[in-house]
Amino acid sequence: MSLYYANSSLSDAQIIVLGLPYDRTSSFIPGSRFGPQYIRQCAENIEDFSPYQNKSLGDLRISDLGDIQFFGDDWLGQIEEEAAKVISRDGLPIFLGGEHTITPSIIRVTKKTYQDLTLVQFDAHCDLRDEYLGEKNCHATAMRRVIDTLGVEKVYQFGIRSGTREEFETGKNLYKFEVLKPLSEVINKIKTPIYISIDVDVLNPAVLPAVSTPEPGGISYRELVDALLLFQDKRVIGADIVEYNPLAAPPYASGSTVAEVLRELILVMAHRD
Ligand SMILES: [Mn+2]
Repeated sequence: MSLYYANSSLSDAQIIVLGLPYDRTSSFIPGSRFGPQYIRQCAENIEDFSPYQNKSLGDLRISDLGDIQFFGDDWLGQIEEEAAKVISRDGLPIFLGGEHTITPSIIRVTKKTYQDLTLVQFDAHCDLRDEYLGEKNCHATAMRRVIDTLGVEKVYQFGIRSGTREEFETGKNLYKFEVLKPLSEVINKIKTPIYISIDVDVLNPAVLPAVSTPEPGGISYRELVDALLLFQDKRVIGADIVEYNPLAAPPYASGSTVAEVLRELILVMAHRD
């Protein structure tokens, strides 16, 4: 199934949604591969009008390309190939995970078009390990691999409340526990173009229990939306929503929350059109 509000061909779209159900290195609860399809299903429960932004998805041209079917061994290479096809279009891409592992591959391709790219990450976890359980490319190393591509100064991390001492010392724009307050303080220093990576475990597990690695603490739904609204007049050229795992907890309330995050993100990104 497609997002019910997807009404546009690929070539005319302002926003292009692509599912990347990569779920290969989950170290705790596997199941994020089912994220994109549950987001689409739960979107059925979500109005196309946002009372937060006073805007409607119905006024936009949105294309939903469905999910990648992975095959062979080089899944990350496949992500780069498919992401490149989307990034070459006029529409702005939003990728639905899957694990956070997808983000470095997307960023490697995105940087070819946007050399001065900055990444803004909302997450409970640093994801700054150089290696985890023998894996260089996994959910726990995702932002370290992004730093390999963009440089440490070009990565901003908010809501972080889990990591090793070394990880906390690695991040140069790393803001613990909170999102809205630190982001409000630095947003005008963040250079554009911006790519936003939303790991939904940034939310409190009481708000969103259906994630692959739940972490106590965390922000409210409203704080996440208010943080996204700060990007309304910024040049956001791509984004992802990752780590929603419908197998980790009752999926529908969580999926509706994620589907609403997607709505707000789409409306924020398409704002400049
Ligand atoms: Mn995380």
